Formats: sequence, structure tokens, C-alpha cells
Amino acid sequence: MAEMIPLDFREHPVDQMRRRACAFFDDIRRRRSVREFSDRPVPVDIVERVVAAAATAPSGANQQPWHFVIVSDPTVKRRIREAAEQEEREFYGHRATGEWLADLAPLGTDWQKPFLEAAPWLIAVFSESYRVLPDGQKAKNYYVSESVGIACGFLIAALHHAGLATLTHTPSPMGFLNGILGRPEHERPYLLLVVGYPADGVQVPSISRKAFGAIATLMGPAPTAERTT
Ligand code: IYR
Repeated sequence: MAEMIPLDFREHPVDQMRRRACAFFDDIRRRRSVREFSDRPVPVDIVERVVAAAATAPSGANQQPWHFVIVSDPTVKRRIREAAEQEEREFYGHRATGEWLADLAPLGTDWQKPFLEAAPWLIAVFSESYRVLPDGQKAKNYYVSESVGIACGFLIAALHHAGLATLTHTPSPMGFLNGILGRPEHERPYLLLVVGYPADGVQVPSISRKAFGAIATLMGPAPTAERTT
């Protein structure tokens, strides 16, 4: 067992806890995927700090099976755009089923991905399906997609919290990211996050989130505290 140390836990009185829960909900509910970005620069230290926050996510056996490549180099962004658009042309032209295209229709997406060059930052998240030990042996990672998914959730929430817009982009397949970004074969591209300010006057589709009762079931004694929603 590792050495044990005291937990750095901050307790908040219940009324404050409620206020914090409401404030977080009120902020995070405003997060929307953005597909038109401004080219306004965003300082690198902010993006680095946000990635550091993402990497505090829990992971299987604390293996932290992720790697983040933080890109602002215009040449690299252009190469990513070209490769992604090539895949997306195939996707929209041949690969996607009619059902899939119909499900995407409300979002108004197509094969063109200018935001991959316009946005100041791209964060490519890789998952490490196994570890390579110093002696070259492979060692197992656990719950890799769950762990990396949680880290990406932290990342998107942290970026929104900092005041940045994101697009969760998953060109499929995205193996080209290994080549362009020089990542080893045991790292698999998990998602490509586009980060920056939204373009001026950008509009987003008028879509809604499911009602609370449709996404959650409360089991247990009837709640005693008054409900806020
Ligand atoms: N990767 C494509 C298609 C796409 C698929 C899903 I599922 C989305 O929620 C959005 C887009 C693209 O980026 O256009």
C-alpha cells in the first residue's frame, strides 16, 4: 500500500452546498458545442492549466492512461484539417448510414471543418491502451475508455469554466493524428477538442436537454429538503 496522507477535503455548510450546486448547474448548462470559432488568441498558460485540471480525473488503478497534445502551430492545424476533411468527405459521402445523416441533420454539420484552422488551440486526447515499461515490456491499463472519458469531461467543464468555447470533434477514423502529432502506436486518438472564443454572433441549434425525470430516477425516502428545480 502507498503511504497514507490526510485528505484535503473542504466541507461547505448545506445552504452553501446547495448554492454551489445551483451555481455550477447554472454555469454548465450554458455550455454548447460551437462550430464557428474566432481566431482571437488564448494564452497558452490557461490551456495548460486546464489540461492539468483534466489530468486530475480518477483512472483505473491510477494509471492515468491519457496523453494530451496541445496544438497551436498553424502548419500542424492545417495538416489536421486536411486529414480530418478527407475522412469526413468519405463519412458524409459514403460511410454514414441514412439514419445517421438524418440524426445529424439538426446540427447542420458537413464535411468542411474550417474551425480546425481558425480556432487558436486544438487539444488531441490520446488513450493509452497499455503502458510500455522502461524495459520495453507491455503492462496493462484498466478501464481505459472510462478513465479517458472522465478526463475529457473534466477538460470540457474546465474550459467552459475558464470562459472558453469547445467543440468535441471525433473525425472517424482519426488514426491520422498519430502520424501528424508523432504519437506512438499504443496511444489511440480518443477525441479532438477545438478550443477558443466563439466567432462573433455565432448561433447554435435550438435543441434541448432531456427533462430531469427522463434522465434520472430517485429511489429512497421522499426528499425532505425543498426542491430547487
Ligand atoms: N464526425 C462527423 C459527424 C458527426 C457525428 C456525430 I455522432 C456528431 O454528434 C457530430 C458530427 C463530423 O464531425 O461532422
